[in-house]
Amino acid sequence: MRCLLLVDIQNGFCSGGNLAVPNGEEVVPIINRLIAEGQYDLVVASKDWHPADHGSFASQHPGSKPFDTGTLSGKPQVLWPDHCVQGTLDADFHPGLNIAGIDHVQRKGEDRNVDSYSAFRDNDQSALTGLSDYLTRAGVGTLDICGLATDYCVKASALDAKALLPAVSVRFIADASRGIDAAGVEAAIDEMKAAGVHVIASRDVFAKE
Ligand code: VGL
Ligand code: ZN
Repeated sequence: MRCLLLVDIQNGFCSGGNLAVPNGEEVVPIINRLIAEGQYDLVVASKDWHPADHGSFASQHPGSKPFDTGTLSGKPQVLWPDHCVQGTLDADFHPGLNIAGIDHVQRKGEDRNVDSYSAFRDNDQSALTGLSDYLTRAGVGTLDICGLATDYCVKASALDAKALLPAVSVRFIADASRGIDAAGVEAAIDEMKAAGVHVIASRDVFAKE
């Protein structure tokens, strides 16, 4: 059974959002086509879902500004602009996304004391979100991952998929993803490849049919 995991296709990571990824919204039509024509058995979407006082926000660290490196619970942490606050427009899915095509939404980043780039567990690797059990119960054999941002939440989700679901074939759909920083994207792709994640393009999904 094949599953498509859409990472953080939210207003906050698209143009005009609080933590806009350059050209983030360009993935939306590609993803809609994947949903419609990719013959997936299951479509799951993660949502970055922070309380207003989340500790990853620079606003919670007096004297710091967004994109500084600070600390959170004693560990180095990139300090972000306030983004994807629960219940705000910034946290909504991009309005162009085919939301009716999504079977399951996985929220993450709700604990103010730890960030959670991965849709599977927090950055401390202590608390699981429940997504790995959900996918195991569903019998997923192939997991295709794409979305925003390649160098943070997409990479972390792909690496955790390999770590937590060793029997699952994990593929990163490059053209259906965008990153925050070009050098970071290259490094992320190398890291994913080294962990056994296959790097593909959306045309590879369609080509088989
Ligand atoms: C993300 C930084 C902070 C992401 C989320 O979705 O890649 N990046 N929160
Ligand atoms: Zn976040």
